[in-house]
Amino acid sequence: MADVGLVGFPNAGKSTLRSVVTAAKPKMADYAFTTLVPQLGMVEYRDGKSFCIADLPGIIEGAAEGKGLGHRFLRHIERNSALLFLIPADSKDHKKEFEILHKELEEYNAEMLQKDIVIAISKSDMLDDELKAAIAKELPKKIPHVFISSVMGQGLPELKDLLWKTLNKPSV
Ligand SMILES: Nc1nc2c(ncn2[C@@H]2O[C@H](COP(=O)(O)OP(=O)(O)O)[C@@H](O)[C@H]2O)c(=O)[nH]1
Ligand SMILES: [Mg+2]
Repeated sequence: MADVGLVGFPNAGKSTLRSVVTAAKPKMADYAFTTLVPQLGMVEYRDGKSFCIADLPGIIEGAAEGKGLGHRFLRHIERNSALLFLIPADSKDHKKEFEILHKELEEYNAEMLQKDIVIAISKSDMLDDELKAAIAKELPKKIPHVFISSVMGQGLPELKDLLWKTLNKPSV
């Protein structure tokens, strides 16, 4: 089972991230709904250490009420030890988008929120430092975040460090 599950609305950049951080490149063009089943990939971290990442079917609004792909999606993430929420840079409201995703999970199964959560602001090549600072201020203080760009290769080492640290932190 994957260590890290990607959580985000369609177009958040999940498939692109998976393809740039994992060795196995997807063979097919990634058109809508190719990710109906989890696409797993191994992230080679460093010194022979690796972890698994799963690109899951895109969450949709109302998923927890059993509409559309919701339940199929949610069943998959129950098995991941950490969740990486992907919020795209061009979201209208980053905080709200995070809250909607978080609420979907909570309504489905509150126990899922005991998993460790990390936020990545994807497509950050669209942001300047000022915008990044404004977004960072809005995000929940208790949840670690990184700005990444899969296309420009920005923030990916930081993201891997953060995920590795999260997966390996001593349990209390
Ligand atoms: N500018 C920019 N666009 C990106 C980046 N990552 C993904 N995209 C674009 O965002 C769109 C959706 O990406 P995709 O990975 O398919 O999203 P998914 O639906 O969450 O799997 C595609 O057109 C990507 O080319 C990025 O780092 N920067
Ligand atoms: Mg995808």
